[in-house]
Order: sequence, then structure tokens, then C-alpha cells
Amino acid sequence: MALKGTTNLPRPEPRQSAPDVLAREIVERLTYRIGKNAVAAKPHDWLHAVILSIRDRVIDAWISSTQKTYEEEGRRVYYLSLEFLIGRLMRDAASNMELMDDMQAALASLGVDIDLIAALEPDAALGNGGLGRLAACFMESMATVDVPAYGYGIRYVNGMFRQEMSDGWQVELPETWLTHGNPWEFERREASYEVGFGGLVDPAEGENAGPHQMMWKPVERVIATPYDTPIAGWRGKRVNTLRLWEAQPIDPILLDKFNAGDHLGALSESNRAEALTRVLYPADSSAAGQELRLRQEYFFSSASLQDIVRRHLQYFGSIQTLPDKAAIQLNDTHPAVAVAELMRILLDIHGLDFDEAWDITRRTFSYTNHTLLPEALESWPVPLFERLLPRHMQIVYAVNSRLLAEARRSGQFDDGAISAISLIDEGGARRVRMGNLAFAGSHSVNGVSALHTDLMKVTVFSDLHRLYPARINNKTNGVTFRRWLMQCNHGLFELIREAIGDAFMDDAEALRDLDRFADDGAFQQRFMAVKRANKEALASLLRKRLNARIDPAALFDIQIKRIHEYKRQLLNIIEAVSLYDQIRSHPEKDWAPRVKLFGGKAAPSYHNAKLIIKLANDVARAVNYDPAVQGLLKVQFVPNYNVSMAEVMIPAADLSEQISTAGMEASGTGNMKFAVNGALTIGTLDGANVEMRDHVGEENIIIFGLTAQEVNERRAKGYDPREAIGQSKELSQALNAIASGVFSPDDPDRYKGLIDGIYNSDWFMVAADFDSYSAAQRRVDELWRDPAIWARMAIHNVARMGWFSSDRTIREYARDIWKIP
Ligand code: 4GP
Repeated sequence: MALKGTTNLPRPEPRQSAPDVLAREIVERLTYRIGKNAVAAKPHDWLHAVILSIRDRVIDAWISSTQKTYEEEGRRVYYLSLEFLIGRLMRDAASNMELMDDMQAALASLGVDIDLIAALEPDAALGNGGLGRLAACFMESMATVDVPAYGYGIRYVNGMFRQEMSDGWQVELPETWLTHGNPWEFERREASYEVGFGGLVDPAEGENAGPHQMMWKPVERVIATPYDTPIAGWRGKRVNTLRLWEAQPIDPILLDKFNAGDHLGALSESNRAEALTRVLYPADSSAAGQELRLRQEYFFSSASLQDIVRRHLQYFGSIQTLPDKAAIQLNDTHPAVAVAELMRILLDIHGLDFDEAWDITRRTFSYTNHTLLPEALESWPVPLFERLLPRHMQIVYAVNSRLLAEARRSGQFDDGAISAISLIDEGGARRVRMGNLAFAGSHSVNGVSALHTDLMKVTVFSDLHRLYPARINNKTNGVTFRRWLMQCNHGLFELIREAIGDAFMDDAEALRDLDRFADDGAFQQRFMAVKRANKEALASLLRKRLNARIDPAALFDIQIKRIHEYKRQLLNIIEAVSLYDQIRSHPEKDWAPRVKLFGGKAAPSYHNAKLIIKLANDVARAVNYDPAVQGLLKVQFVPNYNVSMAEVMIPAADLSEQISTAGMEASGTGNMKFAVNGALTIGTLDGANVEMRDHVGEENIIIFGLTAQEVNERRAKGYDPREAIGQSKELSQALNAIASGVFSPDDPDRYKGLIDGIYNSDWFMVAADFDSYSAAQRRVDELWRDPAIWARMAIHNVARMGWFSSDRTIREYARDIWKIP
């Protein structure tokens, strides 16, 4: 029914988009879809009506993209990710569909302020940080560069928690992004699947059953129902689908229990099913650990694979051709169980022989690693894995015995290396290593910056890399310039356009043309005027929201990202304390006025990260109200940092803090967003900072600190932080002040443990890098004092960041990994 005879069906006329047509349509939506009279409509109703009008135009392109994909019969990409940090969609879609000007005019004619209603759209926070935001940039870029792709993930009812401050401490509250409904999504009940857990495994029955064929009889089953969101590429070229799964019970209520008077029991199964997709685990670069997390991972992997296989069979008939038509990218290890799930489908449902199934699996999957932090490499206790997924456990064992046999046959591994390659960690209580499973089950394993990829080869995957030397490759991250330049920084966008024309809108590397304006005094002034306007906008937002007063003339120094010890917000705060001290001792000096802004969430169970937030707030209170500082230094922690906040803060930044301990930040993507918006970077040679330095030129970035290799050598030699502290008067004074309660008079010992950690081990090398960081900051002050030099450096940054577009990254994935022309 789907395809035959469709030629005779009436086709709706594609939508026009002149302002008067749009205005009429919006009112019509308001009336007939929302049921409100325009006079009585509330801002939320207008938002809804506007989105519906934009959505109609997206749908036209969506249907034709889908049609085209079917006709071309090419390979499709399936991006499996437990996180999609998409943020607001209205501006993104309107701008990509080139509707923005007409929409603005239409709304103006109706007397509706587009900015006002745009601010009401909830920020879809279905992710923690970098990994989830990368997935969102990739979805937009895949549509832009015309890669047929589906994103698969979970429709969390409550995404990332909302962060509030209570006396300077982080408090986590549920985010309710679905309260007003979600006009972007389409529920597709007809494409639901069952997902099972637990139970028993029996040999398959019947005379045709293969030797590896088994029958899994789960005890618990839930329904996975998809919700589809169309994702439009730039200029509406292609619209792809983001398919997010929701868990539902098979029976909404157990009537026998209810009738017997057990009203809560009657709902228990239903609650258990729904709990599966209720919350996103707020863990970033750290293990989420609990059973519910493994259930989430299997739930969405299984539903996605069933969907992929079903679609493949429907259009291409034979399961054997799956790798030719489907490229499944595993976004970190979170969906790694999909490797075992595909094996199960191939062995138990399609009756394939083991070697053939393994060959198909490996040719279908590829895996991206996002962190080398050992605590973030997922592994699951064998007893838990076995209880929840008994058949998958058997498959893991079977794959493992072949893997280890192959390694032994190669003759190049001793026992230590063999146990590092194993899918089972035998040191202590046995665990299933998801990173090794993803590696073994994929034909490509990629890192996200050149340095990270190199380190991967000699650290976490060194032995697997020796066994499969062609598998690891690098794909340096990128960001979508539509959202992170054109939409969030309209002033800069218009200025660039006026200077160099439109080419950069389709090819970010054309920004290079801006280089010739770097020394142009008139252009510099206009460039800095745009920055100033963005800073004023941020200042007024912070005043409104936090009653904070910051001076837009000061240098805006911003560190926004998840709070993590390796990202070293602590280094930044200690430096602020030291600066504070110096300003007070030498008020006569020509200090460059600074505003230090922090934003980011801490994992709720991460004690030190939460303490660092409290410290930022304590230091802010002391510094901001000290008349001796005369406004030369302000510190402000901005609560509930999210995508929408980033869209305001990044364009307003003068200085971008990218100061992780070298070797620990896989790539960073915030670093890229800042630079393309004309902030200078102060950073270590870590992650993609290294490649940014190569692109913008070392004279246009402020690099400090130990390199990854030096960090390693210092640790190997037995690093003694006390020695570094002893050599730095500024550092020891700042540490003493914090440890002795200068900033926490209400609880003088509050930071004693945190500072003791620096004295006693300092794993993150705060002490080792402090002097170099502090010197780099004084260099920043000097640069800031010369507006022409500063502007020149900033313009070079914008001009030379085009390579960091996620379009380039996606083209590389398409060419090297997915083999899509
Ligand atoms: C992040 C990395 O920490 C960051 O360096 C990288 O840019 C980003 O992935 C995208 O590749 N990792 C995570 C995580 O967000 O949860 O491990």
C-alpha cells in the first residue's frame, strides 16, 4: 500500500512563504489546531502556531528527502546515541528553511514579537554535554551535506536536570520540557517494537535450527514507541529524522490486581516500564553505573536495531546485504550492547552461521570514543549483565573466545595483553567491557581530535590496536556554523556578510577571506562594536535573571562546560583568588578590568565538582562586594547553563577558557564555538586546542602549561605538588586563603579537603601549571590593553576557524567510515 499507485493520489501544494501567506496560516493554526481566538491567544499559543507553520514547510522537504532516499537505494547512516542535546529548534528550522525574514515580517504584521515567543520554547536537554551536543550538530550537518541519516535515541520525559543555587550550592530539579506538549514530534505507534529483559535461553527447536541458534524467553517485556522529529539541513536541502524511543507497558494496568483491591500493584508494571525513559543519567565523562542505565542502553539499542533490520528487509529483501545499506555509528559505548543484539538477531532470528553473522556485524558497526578517562569507560558486572541479558551474555562469551583465539594465534601477545584485549575484565569481580565489545564489533574506531586519537592508540586500546592496526582513525570534531555563528551572533554574521559576501554561508572555509580585514582599523572597530553589543545583551540578561551587575567594558573571561576536575575550573578560581590578592596589594597598578563568568552542571554524586561550584560562588561573594577591588574583578557563576545560555554567552566572550590537564579533554567543541565568535583562547595543548592553534596560528592563541607528554613524564617521575607550590608564592597564598576559610567564614574547613588534594596528589596538575597559567593571564591583560592587537587576533580567529565546521567532520565520516559518496 505504501508505494504502489501513489502517483494518482492528490498531492498537497507545497507551502508558499510570503509574509502575508505565513501570517494568514499562523492565525489559521491558532484557530483550528489550537482552538484559540487570536485576540485571546497566549504567547505559548502563538509559539505553537508559529512552529506548526514552520513545521509544514519542513514536512514538504522531509517527505521528498525520504522519497529520494528510497529511490536512490544507497546506504543510510544510523547514528545511535543515548544523548541528543538539541536545544531549541524553532530558529534553527526557520533559518535553515530560509524563512526567518518572512516569518519576522509575518509576526510583525500580527503584532507579535518573535524574540519574545522564541524565548518560550523549551530547551530540549536530552544530553549532558559535549557528546550529546556533538550528536545534535551532526544531525544538522548530515542533513546539510545530504547524507541520508536517522538519529536514534531516547525520548527522556525529564532530560538534563535544571540547576538552581541554594546558598551557592547546586540543587538539582527536574526539567519539564514536555509540559506544553512538543509540536515538533510525531508519535509513530505503528512502528513500535517489543523489548525484553531477563528470563531464560533454550536451544532453538525445529530440524532447521542452526548450531548457534537459541531461543531467548524474556520474563519482562516493554513496548518501545518512536517519536520522530524532522531535522532540516541548511537551505532545506535535506530533512532527516531523529527517532526517539519511549517505553510503554504492554498492559497499562493489571486489572486482576486492581479488582482485588491492590491499586498500586495494578500500576507497578506500568510504572516500571515508564521509568525506563523518564530521566537522563546526569553523568558526563563518568560512569552512570546503575542497572536502570544498562536497561536504557539495551532498550534503545534493541528498538533501533529492530527498526533498522525491519526497514532493510522491507526494501532490500536479504539480511546479507545489511552492511551495504546500513552504516551504524555507535556514539560512545552507551549503545555498544547493539553489537550483541545484532548478533542475536542474525543468529537466532535469521539462523545465520556464527562467522557470517560476525562478519555482517563488524561491517555494519563503527564506534566513536569520546573519552580516555578510565572511570568513564563503561563496564557492567557479569552477574547483572547475565541476569538482564542472558542471551547477550552467551554471545559476548562466544565472541570473546574467538577474539582471544585470534590474538593468541597472532603470536604477538603475552598474557597481560591477552587479558587487556578480553571482553571480560577478570581483575576482581568480573565485568563486561563495553569499550572492547564496541571495538571488536566495529570496522572503524575513531577518536575526536588528532591528539586524542594518538593517545587512544597507546593507552586504553593499545593492545586491541596492535591486533587490528587499521581500525583506529581520527575524525576531529566540528560544530554547526548555522547555529553557532549565523543564528546566535546575528551582528557578526551581518558584518561578515557585508565584508566578504555570502559564500561562507555554504562553505565555512570561505571565512578565510576575512583575514584581509584583520588589520583594517575601521573594520576592527565595527567588529569590536558587535562584540560590545553582545556583551551588553549578556549583561542585561544577567541583571534581569540574577540581579548581577557586570560592566560590558571589562574583559569577559568565560569558562562554561560541565564541572569536572580535569577541566580545571579550580585552576581558574585559584587564579582569580590570586589576582584578587594582587589587586588589593597593588591597587595603583594598571589592572585590566575583568569579569570572570562560570557556568556548568556537576554530576549530582560528584562531591568535588559540587564543592567547586560552591567555591566559585563563595569567591564571587567576597570579591564582588569588596570596595578595595573597585570593580576591577567580578566573578559570577551563571546557574543552569544550557544550550540557550551558551547561545548568549559565547558571542559575548572576549576570552575562552580551555584549560584542561593536557591529555584529558578528548576534543572540546565549546573551544571551537568561542573562537568562531571572535573570542581568544587561553588553553593548554589538549584535545582540539592543538589543531586550533595550527589553524589560527600560534600568535593568535594563548597557550600555556604542560603538554600531554610532559604530564605523563611528570607523573612517571613521581610528581610532587608541594615542590611546585613551594616555588610559587602566589599559588601558596591563594591556596592558604581558600583552605583557611577566608572565603568560607561560616564553615572555615569547607575547602580544606579540596586543597589538601592539591597538596597531596594533585592528579590534575593544578600546581604544576599554575605559574604558567597566571603568566598567560597577565599576557592576556597586556593584549587587552591594545584594542587594535586584540581585534586583529580575534578577527584572525573567526577567519581561520572554518575547518572546524561539523560539515567537514561529517564529510570525513561519510568518506572514510560510512563510504557514502
Ligand atoms: C566529550 C569530551 O569530554 C569532549 O572533549 C568532546 O569534545 C565531546 O565528548 C564530543 O566528542 N565527552 C563526553 C562524555 O561528553 O560524556 O564522555
